[in-house]
Amino acid sequence: MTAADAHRTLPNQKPGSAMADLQTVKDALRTQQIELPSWAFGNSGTRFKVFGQPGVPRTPWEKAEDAAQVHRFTGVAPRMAVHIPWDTVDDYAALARHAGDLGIRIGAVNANVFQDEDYKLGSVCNPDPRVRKKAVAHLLECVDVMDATGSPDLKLWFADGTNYPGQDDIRARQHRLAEALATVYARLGGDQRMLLEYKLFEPSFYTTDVPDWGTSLLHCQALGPKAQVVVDTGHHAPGTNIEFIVAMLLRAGRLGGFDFNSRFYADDDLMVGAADPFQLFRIMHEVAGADALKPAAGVAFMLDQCHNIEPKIPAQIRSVMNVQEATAKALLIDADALATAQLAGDVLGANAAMTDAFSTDVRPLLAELREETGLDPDPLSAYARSGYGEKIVAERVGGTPAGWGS
Ligand code: RM4
Ligand code: MN
Repeated sequence: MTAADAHRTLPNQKPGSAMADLQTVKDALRTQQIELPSWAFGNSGTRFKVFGQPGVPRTPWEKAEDAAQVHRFTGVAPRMAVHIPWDTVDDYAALARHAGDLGIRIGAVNANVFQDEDYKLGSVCNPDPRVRKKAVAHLLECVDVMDATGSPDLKLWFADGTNYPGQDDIRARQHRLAEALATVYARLGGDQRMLLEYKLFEPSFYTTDVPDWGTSLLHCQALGPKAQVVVDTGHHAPGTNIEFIVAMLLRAGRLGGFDFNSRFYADDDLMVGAADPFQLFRIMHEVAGADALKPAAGVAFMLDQCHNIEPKIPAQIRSVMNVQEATAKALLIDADALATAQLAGDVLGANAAMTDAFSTDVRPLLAELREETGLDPDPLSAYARSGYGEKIVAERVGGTPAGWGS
C-alpha cells in the first residue's frame, strides 16, 4: 500500500463515481478477522445421506490443522470455534497449545444441548427439572472449556420448543430459560461473553423458545452487558431484512457476532455469500457504517457452515474470501456522497452510491492486499498447489472421520 492509494481509483470503477479512498479500505480490511467452525471440516449431510469425504479429520487436533490451512492462505482466519461434545478432548489446554503452535487460537465454545435422548422435550426449557439441571451442567462445563482454552465466547443455540399447541406452557418455558441463562451468566469471567443465537424454527415446528432477535435481545438485556445476540444469517424467514436487525442490534450495543452462511430455503448452511451476495454486502454496510469491523468493536465474524458435497478446506477458503469481498465492497461506498444524497432526498443518488460500490470488482484489490501482507494473491490455487489436500487423504487412513455426533 502506498500513499498514492488514497487518490487512486480502481481500474473498473465507474468514471466519475465517488468512492472511499483505497488506503482506508485496505486498512479496514486488514483488521477484520473471520472465525472458522471446527464442524465445517468434518463430514456432514442431510437427514437423507452423509457423503463421507476422504482425508476428513478424525479428531479436534486434526480439525485445528485444517483450520490453520485456511488461515495460512487467507491470513484473516486466526480462530477456530469448537463444539462440545463434538470436540471433546482430555486436555483442552493442550488443544489450545496445539492450535497456538499452528498459528491459530480457539474461538467460541459452542454448547450442544440438542443431541441427547434426555432433550426430546427441550434442554434448559424442559418441564423436567432433572433435565434442566443436566443441560445447565453442560453449559457450565463449556465455560470450563473456555477457561482452559482462553476462548472469549460461549455460543448458545437451543433447539428447545414445542411441536403442538398446548404441549407446554410458553411463558413457563421462558422463565426456565431465563433462570438457566442467569446461572451460566453468573459463572462467566470478566472477559468472557455469552452469545445467544436465535432461530425461527427447526427442530421444533410450533413454538421455538428463542425464535427471533427480539427474544434473544430481551434475555441478553436482562442478563447484562456480557450477553450479546448472534445473528445466524440462515435463521430467518425468507425475505427478512437482516441488515435492519443488524442495525438495531448495533444501535443497542448488543451485536455479539454473526454465524455466517447462506440459504435458499431454510437453514441450509451453504457457503456465505453464495446465495445472496447483495444481502451480505448490505449487512456489511451496516457493520462498517457503525465502525464495528475492527476486533475491538466486539462483533465476532464467525462462519457456521457445513460442506456436504464440496471439499471442505477450499470451501472455507472460498467463504472467507466471500466475506472479504462483501466487506471490501461495503467499505468502498463513499459515505460522504451517500450521506449528502440522503440528506438532499436524492433517492437515486443514494441508491447509486450503494450499487456502484456493489458492482465494483474488488478481487484485484484483495489480491493486492494479500500480496502486500506476504500472501499468495490467489488463496484457492495456492492451497491447491500446496499438496495439503493430497497429504491428508494419504495420511488420514483408519479411525473414525469426524462428523455430527462424533
Ligand atoms: C444450529 C445453530 C448453531 C449450530 C448448530 C450446529 O442450527 O446454527 O449455531 O451450532 O446448528
Ligand atoms: Mn449458528
